[in-house]
Amino acid sequence: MFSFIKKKPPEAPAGSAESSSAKVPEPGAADAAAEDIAATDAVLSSDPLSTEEPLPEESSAGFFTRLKQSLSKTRSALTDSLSALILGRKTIDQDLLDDIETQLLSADMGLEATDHIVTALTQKMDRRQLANPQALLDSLKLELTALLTPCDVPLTINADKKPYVILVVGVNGAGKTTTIGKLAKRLQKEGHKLVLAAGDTFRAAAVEQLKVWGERNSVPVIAQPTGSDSASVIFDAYQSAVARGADVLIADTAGRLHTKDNLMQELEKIVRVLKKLDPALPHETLLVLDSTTGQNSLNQARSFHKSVTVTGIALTKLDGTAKGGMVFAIAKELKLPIRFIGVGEKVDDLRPFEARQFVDALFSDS
Ligand SMILES: Nc1nc2c(ncn2[C@@H]2O[C@H](COP(=O)(O)OP(=O)(O)OP(=O)(O)O)[C@@H](O)[C@H]2O)c(=O)[nH]1
Ligand SMILES: [Mg+2]
Repeated sequence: MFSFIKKKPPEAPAGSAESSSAKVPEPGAADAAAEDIAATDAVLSSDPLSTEEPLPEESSAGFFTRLKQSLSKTRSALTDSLSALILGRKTIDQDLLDDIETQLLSADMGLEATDHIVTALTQKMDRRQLANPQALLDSLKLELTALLTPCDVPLTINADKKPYVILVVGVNGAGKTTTIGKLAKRLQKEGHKLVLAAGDTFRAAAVEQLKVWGERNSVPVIAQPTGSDSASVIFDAYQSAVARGADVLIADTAGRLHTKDNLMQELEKIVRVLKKLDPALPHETLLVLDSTTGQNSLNQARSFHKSVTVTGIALTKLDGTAKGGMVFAIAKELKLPIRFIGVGEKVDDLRPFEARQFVDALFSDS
């Protein structure tokens, strides 16, 4: 067991979250970074799993079974009823396609994606390419997979961009901090050296929450007191990541409502400050979307994309929701890479998104 060494608090907060000009640390920031290194060395040399049992490696077959289980509500809302509907018919006609349309819409698939799928099926029906209900079902599966395939673009850490900076954004409670914890573990397992930035300076508990994750993963967390300027924390963390020779910096941010202009401007400020360091920063702006919010997440995505140019999506809480159909709506309407899906609260419950695997898990009988 180790005792977590508290970082010496800075003399004064770096500025209020409301301040309009970013407090860009002066060259002396390197000293602060060195101090951070000293403060967290104890953490780094401690037993990495002292706060958590080691996770057994899961086979891909094991994960597929769990993915199926975690999608059980979406399966019953979307695919089970679709299969029953289609296989229960003797003839393939317009009525059946209308029923499929209703089913897709009620499973949160959204207008555009539903329209796309139904149009494709209608064309196949008109060309007499659907010999029987099973052929229709197979065809539906193929269309659904094709819809998701453009979003099947995994996050790759480019070693030439060191540290690779991932800025994590999203509305309150979407799962940002949890996703960072899971991602940190995943990237660490892949051999990357990480630093986390506690950029959510709004809530008192937020920094602690990230520190717990950092502690579990033996990853240094760069933080300042609650109320500090988020852009400044992330700037500091970048300096620290450079000083440590880290491969990846993941920055947390406060949850914010996408409709609140002042909060979105604050996020834009974080990006501006990072771009002063290097115009290519952040390398990834990961938007975390809670799949239980259904269609509203499309509006969230549009607003965040407009403000900070989202480059990837992490879709959380696919377990326990019947609204998994929104994955298709996101794919069709946003055309952004879906980097990860979250299927539970445990550290191993974040997985790279794979279009075919996702559709197979939705339709698999066994
Ligand atoms: N079931 C399930 N719960 C999840 C998943 N991802 C996150 N959660 C839970 O969602 C809740 C909120 O997660 P946080 O990571 O704190 O969300 P956040 O976006 O950082 O929240 P704020 O910082 O308040 O904006 C926590 O209880 C998480 O355990 C998931 O994939 N599945
Ligand atoms: Mg958080």
